[in-house]
Amino acid sequence: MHRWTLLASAFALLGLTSVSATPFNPAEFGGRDQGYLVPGVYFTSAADTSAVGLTNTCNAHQVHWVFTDTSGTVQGRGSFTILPTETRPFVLAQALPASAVGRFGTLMFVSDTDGDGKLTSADEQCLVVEAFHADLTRNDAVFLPVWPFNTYDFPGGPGTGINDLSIMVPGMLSRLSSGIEDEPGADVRTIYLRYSIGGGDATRMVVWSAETVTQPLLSLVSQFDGSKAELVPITLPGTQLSVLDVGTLGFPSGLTNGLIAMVAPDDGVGDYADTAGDGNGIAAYTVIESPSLGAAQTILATWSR
Ligand SMILES: [Ca+2]
Ligand SMILES: [Ca+2]
Ligand SMILES: [Ca+2]
Repeated sequence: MHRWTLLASAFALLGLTSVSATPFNPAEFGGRDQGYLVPGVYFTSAADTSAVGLTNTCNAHQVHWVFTDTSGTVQGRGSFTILPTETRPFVLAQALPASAVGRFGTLMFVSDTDGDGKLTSADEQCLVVEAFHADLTRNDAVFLPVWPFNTYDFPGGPGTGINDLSIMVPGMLSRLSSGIEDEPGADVRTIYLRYSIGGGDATRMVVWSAETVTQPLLSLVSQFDGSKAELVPITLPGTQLSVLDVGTLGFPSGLTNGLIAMVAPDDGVGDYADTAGDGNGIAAYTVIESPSLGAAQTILATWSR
């Protein structure tokens, strides 16, 4: 009830039809950091695949990568040398085995600039990363957001990262400070996700959480014209990455185009167990496919307190 009181208060302040909240873009564009997460990537063929561009702003060094699916299982990993000023394409369909076809997952990249096989505070922030999903059959490409991280996001805080990059997995992250954070203790935020499921539209909702969320998250789903708003519990089924087809979430009739206002998972009410006592971090966005427009678009989540 406490959380719903807060959510109701937030909506009372914002007004149901103007839930623009405080626009805040938790993803990163053109920044540099030690590592990057790209959640919600997949491929079905060489002509329908997610792809990443990595640009090196430092000296030549090894970049380690791993792809885990929604259950947290490693479907592929490796490393490559990136040269100074090189922009290197990383195409999922070329990097993963055929057994990973159709699996949504998270790509994780880490720079090892001092070559010790570890991520520590001694590794420079060298990578600039962008991502997209290309569907050559439809002649369409969809922007995919990326989230940077560094040693601050691992248990032990700054200076302590990954002891062995050859076995790294996104599950080692205990927070995501570039995402929507939940601080330890009392701290409640609301995540706003755009959706459209009427008129043949489909919406894919991608939520990555550093901590595994164990409780359904009640959400206020509203129609843009203000005609309807109802509370709907949404379960995040993945260990970290959850990819949901919004059309299957059982929204009441009349909710076809609008906003999902989800109370962010909170350690204070037991939505997750807080690894390392450093709170949580969420990366979230939706991809809306509109056959009537022949296009898909990515919309980043925003949040408010
Ligand atoms: Ca290193
Ligand atoms: Ca944590
Ligand atoms: Ca909290």
